[in-house]
Amino acid sequence: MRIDVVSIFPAFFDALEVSLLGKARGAGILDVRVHDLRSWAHDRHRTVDDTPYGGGAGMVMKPEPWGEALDSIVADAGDDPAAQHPVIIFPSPAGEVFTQATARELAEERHLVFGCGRYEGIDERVFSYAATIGRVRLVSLGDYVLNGGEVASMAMIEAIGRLVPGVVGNPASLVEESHEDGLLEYPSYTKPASWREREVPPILLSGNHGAIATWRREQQIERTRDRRPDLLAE
Ligand code: 6GU
Repeated sequence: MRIDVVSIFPAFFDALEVSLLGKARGAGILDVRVHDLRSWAHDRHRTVDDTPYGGGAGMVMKPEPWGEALDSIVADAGDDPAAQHPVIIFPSPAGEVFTQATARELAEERHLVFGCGRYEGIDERVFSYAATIGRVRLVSLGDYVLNGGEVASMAMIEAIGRLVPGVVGNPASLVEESHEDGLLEYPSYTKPASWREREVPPILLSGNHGAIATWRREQQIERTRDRRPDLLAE
């Protein structure tokens, strides 16, 4: 999978070099390229923002550097037909909410582009232009506000990247996770069996795999009812 990221703070993405995703990059499974939006700003100060038409607080990201950035990335995807019409993701608190289902859907794609906005946002015309060269999605992590799309993009890249075949060594570890079956994960324990007067539930030491599976399912349902009743309603 190819992933291009456009940001005025490329250093946020240095952490993609570590851990599982870093390994996948080294192995050529994930081709992640981070671009500085300012490389498509041509004035002396490499300006990427300006005051909003109609007035109001803050600054808006100018459309021209974004247009050039997106054109350049799509052109650079070159002869790979699957990468000709990428999904272009703009992280935004005003977007659809990103879920495990979104991650699964996007993990099937050949080419993703993340456009990280800052300030009060990106000139609205960039989204309609982007829709002429790719499939645009405005995506939010949840109902709170971050300073820009960088941290949100990192979270999404990790959630999507780990679902790409070959990134996580043991694919079985992907299925028994929170949200994969609409429930929260069951509790886990390891040795020692007794620690600071706290015992591992005896059922887990019983060797009865059927009973363990039933207990784990009950735990999943109970936890989901306690912590995330909204998931059960769905
Ligand atoms: Cl995707 N972007 C920003 N700036 N804030 C957010 C968000 C995204 N998701 C939640 N808050």
